Amino acid sequence: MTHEQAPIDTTRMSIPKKIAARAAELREQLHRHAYQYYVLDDPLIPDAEYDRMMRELQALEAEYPALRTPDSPTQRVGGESLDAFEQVIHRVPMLSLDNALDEEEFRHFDRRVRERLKYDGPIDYTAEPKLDGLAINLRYQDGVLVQAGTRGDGVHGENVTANVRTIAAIPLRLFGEGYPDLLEVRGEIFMPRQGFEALNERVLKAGGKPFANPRNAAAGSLRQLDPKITARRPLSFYAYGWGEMSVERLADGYRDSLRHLASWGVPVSSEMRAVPGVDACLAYFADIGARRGALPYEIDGVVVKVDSLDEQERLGFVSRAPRWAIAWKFPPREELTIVEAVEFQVGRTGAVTPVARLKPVEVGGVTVSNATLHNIGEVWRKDVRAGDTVFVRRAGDVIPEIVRVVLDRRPPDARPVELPRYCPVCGSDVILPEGEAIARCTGGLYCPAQRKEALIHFASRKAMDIDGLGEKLVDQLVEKGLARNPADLYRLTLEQLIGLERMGGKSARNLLAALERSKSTTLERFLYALGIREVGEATAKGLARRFGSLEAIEQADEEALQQTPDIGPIVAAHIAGFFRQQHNREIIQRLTDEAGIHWPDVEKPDADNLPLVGKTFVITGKLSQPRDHFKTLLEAAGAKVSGSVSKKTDYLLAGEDAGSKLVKAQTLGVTIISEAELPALLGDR
Ligand code: 9MJ
Repeated sequence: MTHEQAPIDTTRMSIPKKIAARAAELREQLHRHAYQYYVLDDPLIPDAEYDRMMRELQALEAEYPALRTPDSPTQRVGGESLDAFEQVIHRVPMLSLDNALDEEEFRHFDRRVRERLKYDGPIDYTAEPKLDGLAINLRYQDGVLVQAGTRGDGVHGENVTANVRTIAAIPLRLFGEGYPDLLEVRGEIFMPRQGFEALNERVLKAGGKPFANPRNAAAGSLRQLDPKITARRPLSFYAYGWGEMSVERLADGYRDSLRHLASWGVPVSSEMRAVPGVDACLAYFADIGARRGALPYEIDGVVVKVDSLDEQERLGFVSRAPRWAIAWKFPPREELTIVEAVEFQVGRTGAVTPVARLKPVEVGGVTVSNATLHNIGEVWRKDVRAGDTVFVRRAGDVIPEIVRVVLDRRPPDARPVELPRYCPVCGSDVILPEGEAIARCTGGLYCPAQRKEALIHFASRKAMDIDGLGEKLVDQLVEKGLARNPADLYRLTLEQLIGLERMGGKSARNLLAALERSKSTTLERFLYALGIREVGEATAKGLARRFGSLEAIEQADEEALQQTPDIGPIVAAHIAGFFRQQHNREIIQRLTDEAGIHWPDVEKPDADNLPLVGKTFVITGKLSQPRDHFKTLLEAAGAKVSGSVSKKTDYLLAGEDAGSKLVKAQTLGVTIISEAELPALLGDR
């Protein structure tokens, strides 16, 4: 028989007095600082100090588990998982609120209150924002949170204590003195906007389905059987009432009662106000409505309550709703309407964007007759069709959007939306390269929708570098009909320019001189200036070096274009689509033949002429641009770019924080160059 030593049962071990006192002190401090941080938003100590105290308490509790009381701040992290929620019974039923949907209904509420109280003067009301979350009952016994229950049907709720303990704004133990032995605090658990957005971003990244609104997110988070999940959700809480208590009242009025709760560390809305009479209520409603978007949490109206508890008692209840309170709701931000048509608009960059024309409907107090659909991919994903009944939403001041289609109400003849083949503005081909979400007009130089953008880009420094031709001037030239495309710029006369705003004789002559100078350029600058989608400087350079002439590029098919370093199917589709347009070609011809834009012959793309033929490069470390950019430049100069350093490597292009590749290159004696040394190797000016 073996004599195993029994494990020490620390739960029964007596706890040294000093340890118990230290744990109590840490608990007290952590409660205070959590309140300062989460409720008052006014931390008194650095986060690191808080974390240090928390770890010290956790260590003490690990050694002496009997110290781990249910109100310990360490319990916020979430305990054991549940199989199901138990039931809680609310001995004082949890109320719901009657609604007022407009001013008239609110005035009706006020009239009834005054009639019942037989009082004709202004009633002393309290107003507060109506939070859109989940109602909760928090039961404190001797100042310690012992139970948290949802409203449920008002009498039977769900016991969500383990989850509620993880919410930092909810005190696990009340502060100060004077609280009743038994106190049930009631209020709303909600998810602040910022936390909601961050949560949805996390959910999306993990490939999940985002929550539709903060209310759903709060409810979903609280009804998790695993409190560790709730602990990671950014929930908060405001109190707006009480339930069972071991005293009759906390004060004579509602505001004073809430002030007592606040003095014990319970969060109360800082927007609570005394509003005597209807006019003050109207002003409060308007004020909060105007600030709604700036509040850190979503609200869906205001709650107005008769302040005097005596008057509340005289008014009483109808079923579960008190006659002394009303929820005055903002106009809904989501409505149903019918899609009359789906049309397409062309943006300044040639993006072809679908727009839904709607049967006009009032949403959140504004008449909505158009909704953006962002891109054709979204139309197909949401499967929006002309004739469909849809939910439209206005969030803040943003453009209304279609949330979803009510499929049950789809007319049998509704056809899926097709992408137009031709630009609705200029008639050029519309392309949607495979894998892209945004369709584009290919008539970049010619399309009126893209005129200003095309001219500004054409004149910019890295393109044709036409000094003095900025955005304001382009606006005027286009609006006066003096320039519809880049070729028109070279027909401008001194008289025309002098007639423009803020254009004296000197600036006009300077501009004409700059235009004249710009005619002498390089093929890569000219290619870049055309503003072909996805063709930046590096790609333009690659094209110029690979093909040697504009004619060769114009004639290249997509397959040939893809032989250029860094040009894949999408870029190739944009280039070929651009040169297929007769209108674009005509303008290019005018630029070269009529205006006389010219460039030196590009050195034959003969391999022997490229400066880095036969050289192998490896790129490592942090550079000013993505690695692909440098790969393109190097390949265009004839170099090979490899992924790993070996004896065959000629150069290592090393940026900041280069690691093992740099070490290997050093041991092998490979030439190491920085980004700044690259232009010289590429043979650039
Ligand atoms: C909300 N949801 O913000 C009440 N509420 O009062 C406020 N709800 C309420 N009060 C009695 N501020 C029952 C519900």
